[in-house]
Amino acid sequence: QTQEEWWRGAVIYQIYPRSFYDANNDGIGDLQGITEKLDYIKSLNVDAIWLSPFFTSPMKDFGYDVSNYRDVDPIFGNLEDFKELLKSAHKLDIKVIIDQVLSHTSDHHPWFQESRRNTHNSKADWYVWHEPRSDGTPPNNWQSVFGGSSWQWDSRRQQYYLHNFLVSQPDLNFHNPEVQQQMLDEMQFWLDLGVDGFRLDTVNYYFHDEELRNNPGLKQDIRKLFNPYDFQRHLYDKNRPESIDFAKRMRHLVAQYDNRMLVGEIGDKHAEKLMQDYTGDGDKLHTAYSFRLLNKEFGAGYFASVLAQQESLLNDGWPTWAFSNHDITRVASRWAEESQNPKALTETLLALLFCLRGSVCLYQGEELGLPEAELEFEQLQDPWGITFWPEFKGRDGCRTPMPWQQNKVNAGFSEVSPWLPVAESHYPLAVQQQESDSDSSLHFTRHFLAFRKTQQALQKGEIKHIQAQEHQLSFVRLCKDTQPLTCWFWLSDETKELKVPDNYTLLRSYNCDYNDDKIIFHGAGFVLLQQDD
Ligand code: TEU
Ligand code: CA
Repeated sequence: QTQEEWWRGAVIYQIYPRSFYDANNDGIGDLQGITEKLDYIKSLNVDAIWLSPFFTSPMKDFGYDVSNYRDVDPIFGNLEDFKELLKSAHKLDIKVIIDQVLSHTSDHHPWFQESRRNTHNSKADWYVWHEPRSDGTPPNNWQSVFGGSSWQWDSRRQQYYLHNFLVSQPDLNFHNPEVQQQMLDEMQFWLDLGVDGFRLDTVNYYFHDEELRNNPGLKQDIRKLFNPYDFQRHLYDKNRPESIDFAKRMRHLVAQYDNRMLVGEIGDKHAEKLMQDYTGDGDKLHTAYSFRLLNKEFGAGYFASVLAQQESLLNDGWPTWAFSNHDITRVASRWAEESQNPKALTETLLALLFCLRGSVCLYQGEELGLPEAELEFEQLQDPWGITFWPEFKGRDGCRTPMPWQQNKVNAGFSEVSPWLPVAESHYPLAVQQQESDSDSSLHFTRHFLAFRKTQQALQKGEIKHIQAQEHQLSFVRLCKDTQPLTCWFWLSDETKELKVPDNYTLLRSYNCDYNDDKIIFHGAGFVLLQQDD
């Protein structure tokens, strides 16, 4: 594996710092806590970590509202702690990717404080300001992802400003060249410190439609839609050509350093074309991920159609896949809740994730097979969930603290009451518990990822012959110098018999019996078959 292309096919472990490990016992996870757990992370056989934001922030959106891009929020530690984490990770040959939330800042950011003073200050045009319509209402019908109009009236400046997310997350005006340069400078700060890459938050939201055209097809009663974006053709954050130009500028910047990478988050219903636009031709982002397999839809047929679409549209672009993250119901609950054997299905899905063509994000706790935590309304922290409860319960259920030890208070995450409670259902699934059980999801993950490192086709190969029939999904991974690898998944509780053709060798199997040329599945499971010469 060439150093330059380490990201291609890499497994990236996503850490939500607030909830990983609390080293100083104040109830909130921190950078030192991550450093202390690096040996555990290394033991998973992942290649990199992606840290959700740890920058200075009033934490209205738990760090996705940045008020200083170049410092660590005191809740997480300080810059020295980050350098220590980086050094320790590199010693273990773990790459470090950090989140960059460039599309918007916090309203506490000095740039916004300056910008809102009046219409003629040095930062006056750094955000998206506009006059009201003649009747005083917002400039157009755009909706915030988190609900309500995406325009907020500012009584001081006597204008509206744009916010795609919370009111406290004003949208930066990327059409202003000064803003573009500033954001590149912010990134450079971290490149100079030695980070290996950036996860670019909402990379397709940077540029808005300067004509401020209304969204067509907006449903009348938007108030009940917890994700209005699904119902709009959002003219202002689609694939604007300016975005692609700026992606090139970011690539140009990171290319001045050795072996750095960019992975973009593309939030759009029809993401495949955008993913190609953003990652093709080798002069923009290295890779990008969409929400296509982060939603509720499930089944062999659906998976096959997503994979096939991606294959046909993503020519030379490179996808990254995730089944879970800090915004979405954990996969064990989202897709495996109704299964009679959720553990088998969850582990089968982990194997599927690791067999897809692309890089992979594994969200903290996914290796333990954690289900979504159930929370009461009173316990909620996420403003999105608080707004739309109970139709939408928000994102706290996937953000509760990691369980480390079953028999300790707060499952060993912290000695004091954490910012979100550890789920009751997570105690028996704690790391220490799973370490001592050779049949655990933790060991499954670890072993599969070790095996994956030996399979060039799984890491970098092509994907061909994508097929679905009933509950079975199969495809072939192949690359130049190795034998084609057939990956065959059974995604149902039912028993299933599979006949193996003569010229195949069984490389790996799960939840099945094998005799002669017959494989019998006892429920969800998989086999990996190598074609002989
Ligand atoms: O999430 C982006 C996000 O919420 C959208 O992409 C949305 O899910 C999509 O449009 C659905 O159609 C990122 C972060 O991951 C999240 O935690 C932040 O709250 C958000 O940006 C704002 O910074
Ligand atoms: Ca702490």
